[in-house]
Amino acid sequence: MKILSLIGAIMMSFAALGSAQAGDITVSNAWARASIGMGKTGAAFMTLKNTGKADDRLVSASSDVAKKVSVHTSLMENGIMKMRPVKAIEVPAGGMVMLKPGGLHIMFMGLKAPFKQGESFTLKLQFEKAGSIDTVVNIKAGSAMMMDHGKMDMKNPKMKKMNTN
Ligand SMILES: [Cu+2]
Repeated sequence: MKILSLIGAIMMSFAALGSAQAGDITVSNAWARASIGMGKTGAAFMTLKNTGKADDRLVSASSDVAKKVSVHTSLMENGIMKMRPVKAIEVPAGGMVMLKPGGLHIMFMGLKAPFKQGESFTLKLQFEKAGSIDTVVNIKAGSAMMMDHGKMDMKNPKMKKMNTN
């Protein structure tokens, strides 16, 4: 009985760390910024690690929290931070990829409810070889700077409105 409860405690602590695994892929430190006001978009960041001997790719993402979930990258173009959808994120054999503000991220459009600090949600990541991984995304305090999404050019009037909040 004691051993069982210890295993339970260990499993819970893994869940708290937001680490999830399938095949050779481990997803860790998944987090998203809390929404500003009634912003309908959000972004999630995480670390993808491939401990296997074959390259893998993150090909899609899905979640109940938004109408549309896609894989994005950010890039500077003429001094303006822009975002572009990417078809896949390569996770090389024995390598690691970090999704972080100002770079690769999981984009949420049409949030059903704003991301609230301290809450979490489940994100399903689909890998070409490892299959699907459900990871817990922890929502952290929003940054006032919003470097990656504050200046983005999405030609979406709702986004501009969000920036004035
Ligand atoms: Cu984006």
